[in-house]
Amino acid sequence: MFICVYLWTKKVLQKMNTSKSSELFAEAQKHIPGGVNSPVRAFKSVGRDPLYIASAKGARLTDVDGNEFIDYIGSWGPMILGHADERVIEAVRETALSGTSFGASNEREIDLAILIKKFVPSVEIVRMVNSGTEATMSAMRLARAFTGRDKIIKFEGCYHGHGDSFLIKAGSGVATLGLPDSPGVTKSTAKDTLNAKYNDIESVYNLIEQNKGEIAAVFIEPVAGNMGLVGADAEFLQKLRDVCTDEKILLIFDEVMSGFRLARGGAQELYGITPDLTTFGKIIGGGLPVGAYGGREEIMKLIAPSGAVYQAGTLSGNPLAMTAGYETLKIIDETPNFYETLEEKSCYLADGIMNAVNESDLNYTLNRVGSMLTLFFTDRQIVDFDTAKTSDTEKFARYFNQMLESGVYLPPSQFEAWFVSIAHTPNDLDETIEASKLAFEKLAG
Ligand code: KE4
Repeated sequence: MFICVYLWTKKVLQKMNTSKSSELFAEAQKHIPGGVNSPVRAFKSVGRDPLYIASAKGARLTDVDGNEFIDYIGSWGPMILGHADERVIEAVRETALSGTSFGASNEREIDLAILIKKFVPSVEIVRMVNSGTEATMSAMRLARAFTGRDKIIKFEGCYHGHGDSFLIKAGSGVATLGLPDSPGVTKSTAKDTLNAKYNDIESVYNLIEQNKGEIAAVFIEPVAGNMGLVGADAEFLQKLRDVCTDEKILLIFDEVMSGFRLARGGAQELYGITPDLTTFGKIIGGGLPVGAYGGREEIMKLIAPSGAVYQAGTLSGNPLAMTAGYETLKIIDETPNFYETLEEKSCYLADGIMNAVNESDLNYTLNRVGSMLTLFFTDRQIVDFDTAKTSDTEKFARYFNQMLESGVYLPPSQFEAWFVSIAHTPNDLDETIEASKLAFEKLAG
């Protein structure tokens, strides 16, 4: 305990030098939109230049100025084993020596598909793609083809990637940057996207009533990470399942973030609810670009070349990404009590942070499901996007920056989730709690 206070005090007294990151960011902005290849990385909502990461190992990142951080982004979910797990790295290195992509089939595609099906019984057939966005876009096209209907229901604050139809009242970076919807999405596209309120089944019933027989699918993050962490109410989710069944609407769980994260079988295992299709990403790529969508065979068989619904990808199923994903899932599969251990770590962290909040007489809300959590800077109970938006994002920015100065790297947005990995040690968690105590003292001061 003493060592952790000493190390952390040392960090806090030394104003962090991030000059090399700032130089790189200035250069990047000459060549890349906003200097980044994904908006939320730009640190816009926390008012500082982004950091450039030089390396990562286990639960820690090191930036180009040599600053070390305890990492709660984990590449936005994939790094559930921690960074640079030797077993994954070795497998990828070995595979790379035999070639990186063939544009032809390879055995590893089958191995990963079988492992995904082993973890998630609702998946009878699965197609690999290259991102979560591709997975949700493809699942939407498939749902429209299977039902012969055009409209989809999504939920305000949920984020399903940057496909046109999903960028309406979306979460994640869209919410972070305060972009209500995205320019460039045509009115004709937007009219087929209906937005319901998360955890509000009446809002779903009303939309279905108003669009009887026209809705192909309901997309939902069964545990939402993109408005900050908000879990679906179990009764709400069961009613959603029931009304989709009754109305012959496909229920599509977007488990790009929650899949293999919250349980072996993801959120659908936690809730005991079977969707018609599920989209995946992140963890099944082990840090390399991968997405996937899968579900009932009678639906998936419509996908070309077995059916007429076209979807393709040059690098889909490439051996490197397949290997990284396969090794990651295999390690999870072979590690006794993997999710129990992750739960203990995550619960310890959340309890420590809330104790620190209470000790500072502050009134914040922490939502957690498994190893995903968000501290909301509001005293409201957070159950949907409207309540999430009551958070004080200026206070969040001050907390974020103080934590960064203390060596803790959090998602740079109030509307994102933290990720705990199996590599986070008790010392990492204690250092994070200590850093939070200091940050809350400053916020309360
Ligand atoms: P990608 O296209 O970014 O691989 O996946 C899109 C996606 C789909 N569905 C869910 C539930 C997701 O969380 C995501 C992507 N998550 C964000 C983090 N909130 C990715 C981070 C980023 O945009 O840079």
